[in-house]
Amino acid sequence: RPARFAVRADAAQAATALTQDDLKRLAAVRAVEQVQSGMVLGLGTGSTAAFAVAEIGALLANGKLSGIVGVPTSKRTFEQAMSLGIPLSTLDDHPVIDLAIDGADEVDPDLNLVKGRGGALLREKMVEAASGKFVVVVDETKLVTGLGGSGLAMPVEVVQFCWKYNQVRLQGLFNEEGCEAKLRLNEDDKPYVTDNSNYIVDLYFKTPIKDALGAGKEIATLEGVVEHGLFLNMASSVIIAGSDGVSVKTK
Ligand code: ABF
Repeated sequence: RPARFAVRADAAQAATALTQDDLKRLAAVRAVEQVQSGMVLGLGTGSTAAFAVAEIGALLANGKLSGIVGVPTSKRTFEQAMSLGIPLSTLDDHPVIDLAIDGADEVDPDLNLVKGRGGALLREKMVEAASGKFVVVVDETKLVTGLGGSGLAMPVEVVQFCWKYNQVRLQGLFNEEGCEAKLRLNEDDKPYVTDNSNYIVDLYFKTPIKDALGAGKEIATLEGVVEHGLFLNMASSVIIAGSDGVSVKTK
């Protein structure tokens, strides 16, 4: 008898197991609970942020929200928001944003972030820096003990002009940390071009970045570097969805 119960419990667990997309949606929907009618919203980019944009669109459509103005962080998000009928604007016309909701690639214990693997880091940073509140939405796989520690890319947006020169200089900044700098390519092996007509050099660190603040400052001093994916001291809170439920971390 106990064995049969165990089998049933396993089956029930499997039936209710949440996919990564379910977790992303849970975090996004929780963030949208903070949206109030009349707000100017920063609309993030990426699969998690897309769930938030969809939820905002649904709340507008059923009349639970009104008077929203969205400032999209990418052409993709612009298209999605347009298709949902979300009124849109720009930082030029709405330089002060009440609340931005966006995903992240890495979140450290101090709520510092790596962003931009989706390629939208420049517009994301501009919009989120202009936001009174910046809420990050992630599933638990994005949590790291140190930025750059996931072994995945830390993106740097650079102008196309002499991108190799900047690739070499970027790698040179972090030689001691065993960093490899690679031009981001599309599937056809042509360079990935951002919404701002720039290229991306992805930095791959072997170990977490020792001094992320210092690293960000050094990268920013390179002429021809437009922006980097270290979003430090920017997040107001991070909503994390995991197998144990949704938790909120606030600074
Ligand atoms: C944006 O989308 C980016 O800053 C980040 O690169 C990416 C995260 O994507 P996803 O939510 O699909 O994991 O938030």
